[in-house]
Amino acid sequence: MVARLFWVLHGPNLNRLGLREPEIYGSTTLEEINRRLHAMALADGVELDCHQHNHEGGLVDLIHQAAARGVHGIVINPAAYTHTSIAMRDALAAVAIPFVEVHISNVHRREPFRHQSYFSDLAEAVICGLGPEGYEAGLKFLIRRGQKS
Ligand code: CA2
Repeated sequence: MVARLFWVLHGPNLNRLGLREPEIYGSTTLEEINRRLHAMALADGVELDCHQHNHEGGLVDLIHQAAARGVHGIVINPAAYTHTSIAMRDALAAVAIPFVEVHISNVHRREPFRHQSYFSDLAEAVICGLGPEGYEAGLKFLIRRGQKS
């Protein structure tokens, strides 16, 4: 049997994780987050690809590619595009791949402009404020969810 494929998409500036603003985003690097997620995927017998892009159009292209690859679920941190990107919202709606929206920080404790998301009402679940563990919780949820159906 072919293993189910999941994707993790990281939005703009998240390639700088662990290098700046550790008081908000912690000291774990993106590489370390992806390494933990790959270990979880291996243990759970699923395939995983992690992508990071700094540009809105590049992220839209990746969402389209996910559909073409037959991805079963996406864990996405759209970063600042959370609060601005109708293009990414439309792409996720169009491909209809179940996704979990993850934020490292608790956006609701922060500036009012971070309280608005263009993704949350389409998401299977929204996780914020758990730090890097939010990605693991999101991936675990999507893997288990697929096993039930
Ligand atoms: O809390 C999150 O995960 C956010 O999605 C992170 C975004 C922010 O715009 C959202 O409101 C909440 C920002 C990511 C920027 O990442 C950096 C990492 C290291 C240094 C500087 C920025």
